[in-house]
Amino acid sequence: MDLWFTENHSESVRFSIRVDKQLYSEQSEYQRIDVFQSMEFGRLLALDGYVMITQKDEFIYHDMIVHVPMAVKKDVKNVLVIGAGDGGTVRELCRYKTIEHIDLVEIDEKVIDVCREFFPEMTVSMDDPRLDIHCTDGLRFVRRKKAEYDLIIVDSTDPFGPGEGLFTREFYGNCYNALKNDGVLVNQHESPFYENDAKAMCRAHERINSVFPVCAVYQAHIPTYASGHWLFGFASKGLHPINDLDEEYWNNLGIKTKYYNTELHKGCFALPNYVKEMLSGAVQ
Ligand code: AG3
Repeated sequence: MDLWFTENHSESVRFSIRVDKQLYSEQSEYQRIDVFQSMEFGRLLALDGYVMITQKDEFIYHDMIVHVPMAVKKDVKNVLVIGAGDGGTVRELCRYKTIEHIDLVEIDEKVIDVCREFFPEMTVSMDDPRLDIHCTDGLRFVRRKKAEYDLIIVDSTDPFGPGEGLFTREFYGNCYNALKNDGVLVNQHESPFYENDAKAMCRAHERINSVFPVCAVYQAHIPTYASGHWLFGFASKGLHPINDLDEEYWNNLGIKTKYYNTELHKGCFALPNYVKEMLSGAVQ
């Protein structure tokens, strides 16, 4: 029997991955959670039918969402991570000795449980003593925080369903207030390629831009996300993503990565013209 996982990348484009079997499926209080075993990508986690991680390409996403800000903002001590119940972002953060405390705010406890069971290599640091896990709404959690964090990482789903609130101006404003003076916000920023993703990307950028004085977008190639071309947002109260990159500092940390390096760091902020135009509001 031929079994395929299929995700709609647009109304008239579908992306399919051949799977051996379905390992898990459940409707949680917030979303549908599925785990499949695939031939090409290893295990795959989908939420509401959208690929969140596969064992083969998750390193790209997690390297880029963590190491880019960590090479700019030195001596990060206190971090807030929103979403990210799969553990990948926390795994990368826990490799930094300077980090003293991480608040992980994941709305859906089930995602954490399922990933602990099916993705042990992702959840290796979920019991790190520096980590506090809060199963609650990130929007609410960040509202009452003032000047506490050096870094906030928004590792959310897409801007519909449980992730919707994490793309609002109110949320970005609260993140601004929750950050210390030289703090950095990084978020998953959707894709510029298909129309609906591109609209979400433009909206997010506009809103972040209206709150933060420094605001840039960077890219990575993530094969299992729509179009394979995925973006991240970097925002800060002053630190510049390239001018304040300290290559020597980061390289001396000796953190071995499979995707990120400081050469790529400088390159990933160089965007194709059509993306630059969309972000500047010239094309919507
Ligand atoms: N976070 C979700 C990224 C967006 C995926 N969207 C999509 N496939 N349409 C991934 C969680 C990894 N920690």
